[in-house]
Amino acid sequence: MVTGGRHRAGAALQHAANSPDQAAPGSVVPLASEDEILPAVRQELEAAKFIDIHTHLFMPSLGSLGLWGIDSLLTYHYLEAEFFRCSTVQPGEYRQLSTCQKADLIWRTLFVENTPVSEAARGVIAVLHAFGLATNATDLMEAREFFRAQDARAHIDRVFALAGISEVVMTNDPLDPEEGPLWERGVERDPRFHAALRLDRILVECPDRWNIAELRRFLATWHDRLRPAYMAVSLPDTFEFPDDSPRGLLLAEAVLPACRDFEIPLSLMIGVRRQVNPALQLAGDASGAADLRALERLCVAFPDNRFLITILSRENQHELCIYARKFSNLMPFGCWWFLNNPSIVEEVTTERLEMLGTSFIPQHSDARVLEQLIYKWRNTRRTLAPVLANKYRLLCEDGRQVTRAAIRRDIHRLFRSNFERLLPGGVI
Ligand code: HDL
Ligand code: ZN
Repeated sequence: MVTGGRHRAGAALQHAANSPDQAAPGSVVPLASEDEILPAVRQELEAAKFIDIHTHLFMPSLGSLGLWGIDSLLTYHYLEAEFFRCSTVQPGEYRQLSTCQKADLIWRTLFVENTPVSEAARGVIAVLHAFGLATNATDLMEAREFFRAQDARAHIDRVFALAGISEVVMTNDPLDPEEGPLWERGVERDPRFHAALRLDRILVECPDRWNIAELRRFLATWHDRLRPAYMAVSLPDTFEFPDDSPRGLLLAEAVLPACRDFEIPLSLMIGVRRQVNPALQLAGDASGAADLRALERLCVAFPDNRFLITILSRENQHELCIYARKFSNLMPFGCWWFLNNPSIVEEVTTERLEMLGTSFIPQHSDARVLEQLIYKWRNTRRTLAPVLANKYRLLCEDGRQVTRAAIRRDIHRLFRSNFERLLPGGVI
């Protein structure tokens, strides 16, 4: 008598065979109980290599643009903002210090005189611990010596392995006075670092200095040079579309047609209130709820374009899920910047699973310093495992058992193929 179980296993076997990763033996056996599911989800998340679709990291040939090591980790603008809340040192005085002096000050203030319980501070502890370094030292001597002794390329290999990622997407700004000339001279590419053509200086800072034809030529030149996975721009909470401002016209008449012609997505990162406290420089930005009807109009007006969308305000997240249900050319991604905290990642990812299934990209790191990849992706796995496992538990309760092969396929979709499918030829 063929039992239902064997039939189910057979069907699952066929299904698993179509999954991106050939089903490993034993992976098609349904996981029946809750206490089997969570460990399986954790193990599959741990084993999977993710694509980190938005970072501020740079490939080795871009030299000093790439930040790594303890002094860069500690002078991360997230920690600078937290430092000024705990110190009498004023931003003006702080800016006069060397990077080492800033790092010493932040270490003493946030890590010695106070307990590093914030996400960004705990992240530094996680990085030190990952390399077997002391996490309660009163100074940075050991850490500096360790990072100084690392070979840059081998260190990248090690960090990517520890973070469980196979590749990252950079943020490349042709108009950056330091970065632009390097690309113009020609730089060695590294297959682990994909380019993204960032347009803030044009679309946000000085759109009135460009006309449509000039921008089309500029985009063609830099698409050819960078071969970007996508084009990107961060936009204020006041962003509207359509609007007859220079930015609105350049977006509609130059950027979106170019993305369509090159068959690459446009990443819109909406909701930034730039420099609400200029004295804090990079740490001086804030967040504001946006009117997402702009997204609705963009998706309707440009049905052949693909939009990678991340929104900065927590208040906009549920609405973003609704728009993603209306427009299949809208791909929500990440819990961006001020949202990248477990309490919010859990809430946002839960509502995305409830409304979008696995048709979204849960996270990117936004890493600015190489070793941040380690803690940012560790935190993502730690937060998402119970969120995902709970959906599988509910599925079991409602009548469908889940297999490791299905979990592996879902994680592959969430952290790789949902992004790859947006790219030319469906591969990064
Ligand atoms: O505009 C962006 O890409 C943002 O991510 C900013 O770089 C921001 O300063 C940041 O680092 N967020 O994590
Ligand atoms: Zn960013």
